[in-house]
This record gives sequence, structure tokens and C-alpha cells, in this order.
Amino acid sequence: MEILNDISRNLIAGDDAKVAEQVAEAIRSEVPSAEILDDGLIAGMAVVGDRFRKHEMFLPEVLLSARAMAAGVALLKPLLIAEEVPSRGKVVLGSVQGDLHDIGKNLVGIMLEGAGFEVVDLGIDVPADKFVDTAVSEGASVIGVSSLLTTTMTQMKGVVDLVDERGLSGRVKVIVGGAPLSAEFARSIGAQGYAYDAASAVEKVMALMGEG
Ligand code: B1M
Repeated sequence: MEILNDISRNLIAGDDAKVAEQVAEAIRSEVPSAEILDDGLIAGMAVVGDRFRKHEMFLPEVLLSARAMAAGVALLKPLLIAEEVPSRGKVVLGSVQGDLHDIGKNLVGIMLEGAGFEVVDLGIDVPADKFVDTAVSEGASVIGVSSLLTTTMTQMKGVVDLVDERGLSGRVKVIVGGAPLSAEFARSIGAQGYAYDAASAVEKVMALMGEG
């Protein structure tokens, strides 16, 4: 669809104003929000990642694309979140210590809220004890940890281990996700769940809470 290609193109170019304008136009034209997200915004970001890896784009440009992505997601958020759903439980969410990537984590949060979960978002660069302390103080039964770097994914084990050390195993479950991860990696660090994308994160959290 032309409008979705335009959104991708402007996201790659880092033009947040144009991305916002075109996402708004797509919403007005009743393009489904999941299509705007997947085939417009996420598709554009995949190209950015590829070009960055090949050194065809550099960090300042990637940051502009990230800003454009955030502008588009902000407009989609109200559509992705159902209104007045009774709370299904609480999830503490954050990007693991050392990791500053938050776009995917934010999408997971939006989808969880959309499905009726209360999300306590701790942001980026979150140490293991902050995840666990917050789960206890907020009475959350799931901790969701995101990592986008092969150098930070190893920190995730610290969260799982701390849940065990504090005697919370069984009561607090850890779900992990992010581009470099796999179900096998999640199992290897003892996490109770792994999700490939934001939609499957919702399914996984529901399953962990005994609803799936
Ligand atoms: Co960075 N970066 N980055 N970056 N960046 C990657 C991840 C990289 C793959 C790019 C590349 O080389 N092709 C590469 C990592 C390589 C590796 O580890 N092997 C990389 C690098 C190297 C770096 C720096 C080290 C660069 C440098 O400084 N030299 C640096 C590290 C900073 C740090 O974290 N300490 C860095 C910085 C940045 C920016 C700040 C410029 C910016 C982030 C801005 C922001 O997030 N606010 C950035 C970006 C934008 C990217 C790419 C281009 C895009 C990431 C993104 O937002 N994707 C990325 C390349 C890529 O992934 N293709 C790249 C869109 C998003 C919707 O997808 O985040 O995968 P994603 O989330 C998905 C799933 O993974 C999943 O669901 C989401 C929605 O479907 N998911 C979960 C995510 N979390 C989940 C949690 C769950 C469940 C599912 O449960 C809890």
C-alpha cells in the first residue's frame, strides 16, 4: 500500500513530522493499526537496522529514525489500547541493564495494556534488583525483560537468578524478548517465557498467568 511505503520511506529518512502526518492520514483512511505498525513503521525500522549493520547509516541517523518511529507509535497507541478493560494483572517491564533500546519494549507495553494488563514500565538500563524490588512492591506476578544487544542479553540471567534468590520462584515469572534472543536462550537462563514479538508477548503473559 502506497501510504505504508511512504511511512517506511520517511521513517528511514528520519522525518518525524512526515511520519506523524502520514500515520494520521493512514488512520483517517481506516488502514488497520496493526498494518500501519507492521508494514509501515516496523518494516522501515528493519531497513534502518540493515543499513546500520552495513555501515550505510550511522548512529545520529538511526536516532532520527527512532524518533520518527516513536512519533508514529504515539499516534497508534490509543488504537492499540482497548478502553476500560478490567485489569488482568500487573507486569513489570524494562530494558535490561546496559541496554538503551526501548522501541520494541514500548510496543510490548502498549500491547499488554491493550490486552488489559497493568504495566509498570521501568524504562531502559534497568538493574536486576530494580526489576525484582518493583515486582514485590507492586505485587506483580510477571517481569518482562527486553534486550536488543548480544552484549546485554547475558544480564537477563541476573534477573531470573535474583527472583530465585529472593524465594519468589513460582510467584514471580520472568519473560524475556528482543531481537537477538531465542526460546533456547530463554530456557538456558531459566526464564519461564520467551516471546518473539509484542503480540506473542501478550499470549505468553496470559499463559504464565494461567489464562492461556
Ligand atoms: Co542499536 N543496535 N545500538 N540503536 N539498533 C541494533 C540492536 C543492532 C542489531 C543494529 C545492527 O548492527 N544491525 C546492533 C546490535 C548488534 C548486536 O548486539 N549483535 C545495535 C548496536 C550495535 C547499537 C550500539 C552498540 C551502537 C553503538 O553505539 N556503536 C548502541 C548501543 C546502545 C545501548 O543500548 N547501550 C545502539 C544504539 C541505538 C540507538 C540509541 C541509536 C537506537 C535506539 C533508540 C531507542 O530504542 N529509543 C538504536 C536502534 C533504533 C537500533 C535498530 C536499528 C532498531 C531497533 C528497533 O527499535 N527495532 C536495531 C537494528 C534492528 O533491530 N534491526 C539496532 C524496531 C522494534 C519494533 O523491534 O526492538 O526488535 P525490536 O522489538 C521487537 C521484538 O524484538 C520483540 O517485540 C518487539 C516488537 O515486535 N521484543 C520483545 C522486544 N523486546 C521484547 C520483550 C518481550 C517480548 C518481545 O518480553 C518482555
